[in-house]
Amino acid sequence: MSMPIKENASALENAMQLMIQTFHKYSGNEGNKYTLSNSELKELLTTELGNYLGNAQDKDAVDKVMGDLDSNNDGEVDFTEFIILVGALTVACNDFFLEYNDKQEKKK
Ligand SMILES: [Ca+2]
Ligand SMILES: [Ca+2]
Repeated sequence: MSMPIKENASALENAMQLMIQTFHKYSGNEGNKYTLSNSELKELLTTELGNYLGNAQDKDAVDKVMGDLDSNNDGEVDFTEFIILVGALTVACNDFFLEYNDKQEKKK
């Protein structure tokens, strides 16, 4: 799937387009083109989120993430379910960043 990228898009708009493109890069590999199967999810997690989710190679870990994300219980992760994972990870990153910042401030 290719999407028209606006040339003057802002960094945040680019990030949003990248999230959409990344999802569809994996969702189109098998079965339903617009949802991630267990193996598509695993590939996305290991390839795109390996630095954040180091243990995603572990099959049980993937099953757990799938179970947590699949809120409508259809055995597939759709884009809405996927964006909740990305959102939660982004919140965790921000918390980490704020904590780190606080520590740096205290050192001064
Ligand atoms: Ca699919
Ligand atoms: Ca689902």
